[in-house]
Amino acid sequence: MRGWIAALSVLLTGCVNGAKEPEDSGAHALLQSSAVWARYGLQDGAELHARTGPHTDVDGDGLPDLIADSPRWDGAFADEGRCAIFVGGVSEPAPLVTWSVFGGQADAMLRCWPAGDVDGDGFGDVLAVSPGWSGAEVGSGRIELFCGAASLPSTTPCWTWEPPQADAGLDAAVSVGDLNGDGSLDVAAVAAGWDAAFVDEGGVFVFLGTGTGLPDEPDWTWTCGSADCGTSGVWPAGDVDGDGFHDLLVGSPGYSGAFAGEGRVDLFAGGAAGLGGSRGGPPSAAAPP
Ligand SMILES: [Ca+2]
Ligand SMILES: [Ca+2]
Ligand SMILES: [Ca+2]
Ligand SMILES: [Ca+2]
Repeated sequence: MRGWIAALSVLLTGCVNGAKEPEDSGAHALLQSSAVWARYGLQDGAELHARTGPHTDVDGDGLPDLIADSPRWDGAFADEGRCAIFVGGVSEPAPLVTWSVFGGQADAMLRCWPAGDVDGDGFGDVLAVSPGWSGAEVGSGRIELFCGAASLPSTTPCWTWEPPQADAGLDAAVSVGDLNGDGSLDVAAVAAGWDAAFVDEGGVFVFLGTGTGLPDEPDWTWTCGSADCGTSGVWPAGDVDGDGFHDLLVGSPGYSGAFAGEGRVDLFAGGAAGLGGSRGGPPSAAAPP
């Protein structure tokens, strides 16, 4: 413990054996005042953005990689969006994009972020969502999973899913931990424009990892219970109740209950059978809690 405290003291104060560095030397500054690396969107209104998450080492070299997106990137199509990986390096990330995929349709607005190791092969994977994608249904949106590999992920997704409803408005899909405790990461998606008992009620869709990927269809669904719920956020809650299963947090800021537009947040407890059954929405394939 004493060694730990000494190390912390050195980190915080710059002191080694009581010999403090001059305060203005900058030699032990926690962070420098300017970034060591920066990149720009390189198109008008491209909206370059980045997020982080678990296990961002997509090529398995032991160094985290940076994943960024430009949802309004104009490539072959206007506003198709682009997802890019800057591979981590010993001194700094690669200077140029080393991998990229595109939305593939006008207004697809592809976005992406680290997914963790969804297929359990040791390489970090990437989740991408195209809210404006039209496939079997116009404007359903689409999720794609790109599975990491030593030579970077294939630009062909290892898994895809589209909500089976026009204008579902798929917003996001994120890894939410291990909800059923089987050792495989699970993924939750949210679509604010999903119609169930009410118009634009919003839907949450959970896919339980199989160990080698994700199932073709969701294992569990949930809808908010009023029109225009604006259900747009699904979040890994950690193990809130301490039972060893990760739990799921859902935000629905437009929910109308006792008060119009009061909003609601719901915590769903993980368990060996997954999450509890859906309420008020599409039928659930999950076992009851
Ligand atoms: Ca790496
Ligand atoms: Ca993987
Ligand atoms: Ca799981
Ligand atoms: Ca729990």
